[in-house]
Amino acid sequence: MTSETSLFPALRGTDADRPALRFGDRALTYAELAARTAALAARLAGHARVAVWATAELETAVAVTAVLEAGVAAVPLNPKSGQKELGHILNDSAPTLVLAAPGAELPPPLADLPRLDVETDRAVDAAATAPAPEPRVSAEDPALVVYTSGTTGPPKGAVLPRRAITSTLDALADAWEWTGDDVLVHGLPLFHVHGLVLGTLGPLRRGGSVRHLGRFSTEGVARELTSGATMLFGVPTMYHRVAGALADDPGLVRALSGARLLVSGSAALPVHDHERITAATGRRVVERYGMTETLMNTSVRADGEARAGTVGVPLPGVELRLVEEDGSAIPGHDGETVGEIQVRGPNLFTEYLNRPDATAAAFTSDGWFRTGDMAVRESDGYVRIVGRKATDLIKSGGYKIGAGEIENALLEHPAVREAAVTGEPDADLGERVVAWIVPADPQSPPSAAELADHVAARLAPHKRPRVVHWLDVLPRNDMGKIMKRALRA
Ligand code: MCA
Ligand code: AMP
Repeated sequence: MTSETSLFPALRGTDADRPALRFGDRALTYAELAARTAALAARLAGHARVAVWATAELETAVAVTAVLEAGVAAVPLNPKSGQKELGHILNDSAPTLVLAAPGAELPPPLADLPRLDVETDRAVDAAATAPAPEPRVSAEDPALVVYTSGTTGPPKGAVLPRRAITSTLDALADAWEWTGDDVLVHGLPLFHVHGLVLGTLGPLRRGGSVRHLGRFSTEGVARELTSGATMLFGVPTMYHRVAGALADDPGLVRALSGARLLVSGSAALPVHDHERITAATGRRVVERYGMTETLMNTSVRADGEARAGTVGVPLPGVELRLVEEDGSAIPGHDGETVGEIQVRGPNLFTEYLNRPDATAAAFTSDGWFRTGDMAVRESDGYVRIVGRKATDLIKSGGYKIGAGEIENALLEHPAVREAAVTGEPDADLGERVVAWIVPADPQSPPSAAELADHVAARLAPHKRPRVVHWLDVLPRNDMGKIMKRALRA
């Protein structure tokens, strides 16, 4: 076992009064966070994998930090997960404990698990509490299991080792000149890579701080960026809302103008939104490109040119190539030949939990991960994403959603005979989920709201169809396969 040190050197640093976390009016310094996490980590001995009820609250940040300090793996759970999705994740990941904020009400499938309350409000004598002992772990040991949707079937658990987290965060520090002096603001959910790894573990690894808005708002962004925050992270939907608010909000213009770095990711930021933000504030939004399985692959560098429509260059340590349909790598950077992005590097996950078939299919025989994203490379190496291979994946609000899992959920509704799901462009969300339904009884089709509630309750609210079309029959080819192109037409 190669021994590895803490992911968070600042927990054992000398600058104990530095602010670490702030959620609303609740905050912890590094000394307070070290004391909290030491107490929790001590209670995690003997566990291999634990669940975290990942509300957008201080407790989630403390819980995940403590789990990593203990050398254990965390499975962050979307607190809005519906029954079916939560049941699947718990069955698949088999956590032996759940960490949650005191008083948080956990739904039935979690009630059977032992629970550890994450106490953050009771006073501790931080000065008198030693930090947790350095975790005895290897860099290859799992740190997080993050569930991510595929085109069909239930979400898969991407197992992220500790070295994926350290390598991605340190590569971003290099690209963004990200230091302990930075104060990050965001309102991202804490059960996905963007808000959890980049937005929470990132500042803590740098010894800087994060202010979480609880819920994204342009007012919150303006307030924090004018009171000490230096960086903003968001998905394109958030920047779209910022861009829309700038015209009537001089305070927001001032706030963005003064930020050190504005970073967008999880989906493409439309050029129009880039342009509106730059026109109003003089600032360019930097895009980075990542995936749950790979963490971050490319970014525009802080000292590089932020060119709208591109995601910059490969991060230090990341190998990236574009590959033709026949598997051959595209030589050179001609700015026009489209190929699939494949990546290799220490930032990659190790496997999909309990899914050796899916893991094997995700890699080429020589160890490159197939992202499914299609791109070209400009002459200076900048990557421009132009689409993705799978039409059955929908990116809505920065969330990846598989058409198949929604179709399966819809088919479980008694009033639905047949169902197909597609994505269509949406100015705010990037794409929105559209359901095409053949009702069991044409005289009384289920309402759009009923189907949305059904999907929200079984899977998650962000997976609910935003538009429903009712049809007499779904267009199918000779093989009986639904022709989604014909639906969209
Ligand atoms: C609405 N709601 C419902 C229903 N309808 N709840 C139950 N049943 C219903 N029928 C609730 C929702 O839960 C939500 O609550 C509120 O009403 C509004 O819903 P919605 O319209 O979906 O939310 P929104 O305001 O449109 O959200 C936009 C958003 C959100 C804030 C941008 O999409 C978001 O947070 N996106 C971030 C996704 C992300 O982090 N992705 C990164 C993946 P409430 O508001 O309380 O929730 S990682 C990744 O992609 C890679 C690694 C990368 O590169 O980063
Ligand atoms: P997820 O599986 O939720 O981690 O989503 C990963 C996917 O988000 C990638 O495969 C891309 O399709 C997309 N993505 C992430 N960042 C960007 C970006 N800056 N531009 C375009 N697409 C992105």
